[in-house]
Amino acid sequence: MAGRIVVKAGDITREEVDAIVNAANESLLGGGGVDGAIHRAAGPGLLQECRRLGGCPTGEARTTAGYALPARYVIHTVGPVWRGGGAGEAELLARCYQRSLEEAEAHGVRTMAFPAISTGAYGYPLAEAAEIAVRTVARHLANGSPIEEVRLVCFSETARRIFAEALARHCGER
Ligand code: AR6
Repeated sequence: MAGRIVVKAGDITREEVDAIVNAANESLLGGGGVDGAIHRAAGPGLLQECRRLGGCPTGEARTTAGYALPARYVIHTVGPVWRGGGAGEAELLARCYQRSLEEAEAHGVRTMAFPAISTGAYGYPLAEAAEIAVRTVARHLANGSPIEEVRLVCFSETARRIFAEALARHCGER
């Protein structure tokens, strides 16, 4: 049976899963938003390990330990900056989800949580981002992944509603 997708509101740093995904930037040296929250909650070991990675291109993903987080791993991915939709943003955002799922599998992850990548400082419209998140994760799980549960963790009730609607639409289309 394919793994399940759960949409919820909350702070991703509190999620008790094997891996949480970080919406990082290409430097992987921390920042604001969810990236800042993850580094604060994980403690200084995370930044030390990130320094050794030497950055990450947009659309790619890199894995570190979770340090003081409940999650064993942090998968750092770099979403696209929204430039109006004509600059390959949709493909790059889908690639972030896909590559993060692949990294998770390579580390034996069974449960994981994603934030709404690119929808904060990078300006990606929530509804479009939610469609891409749901479609990419659902396709991957349907293709025989060992991942049992993927949580899409939204930081506001508005974002949670938009992601839940995207998931309901996707389930209705199957
Ligand atoms: N838990 C879950 N979601 C959160 C949390 C949290 N603790 N905090 C914020 N969000 P953003 P981006 C949501 O800006 O758009 C950073 O400085 C937030 O409401 O964190 O990919 C990086 O270093 C939004 O829906 O990431 C990069 O420079 C979503 O997480 C840049 O921002 C993503 O917002 C990346 O921008």
